[in-house]
Amino acid sequence: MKILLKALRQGLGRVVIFIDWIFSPRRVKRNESYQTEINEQTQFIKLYQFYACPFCVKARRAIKRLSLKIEERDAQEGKYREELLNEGGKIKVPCLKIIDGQKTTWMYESSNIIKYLNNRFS
Ligand SMILES: N[C@@H](CCC(=O)N[C@@H](CS)C(=O)NCC(=O)O)C(=O)O
Repeated sequence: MKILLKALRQGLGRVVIFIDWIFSPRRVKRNESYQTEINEQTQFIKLYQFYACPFCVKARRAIKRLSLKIEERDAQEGKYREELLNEGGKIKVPCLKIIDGQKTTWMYESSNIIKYLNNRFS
């Protein structure tokens, strides 16, 4: 049952990726110096995600629409999965790692992530 649900979710993920590819969001245009300033800020933000997760597609679309350079880290396996579990607290994607000086926030929930990015970068 669990395997079936996982396969179903992955299948749905592929369909969502295909639809996302067809209806790719338009990137916002900024003047060069403002974009450079934003790029400097987004160096300190990382997205932990799975490629075929529909919630991650939603988050990636917002990132694209806002023209943000945010590193995407595959948390399906390997060191980023370990990092997400050990530092974020659980394996749930998407998760935004926000580094603000000494303080690091691990933000879960796609709707919270999108709200945060819209508030900060719109
Ligand atoms: N309500 C969450 C749902 C996120 C979610 O269910 N993500 C799945 C992947 S699609 C997950 O991380 N599952 C944990 C796992 O597969 O180990 C959101 O909107 O971000």
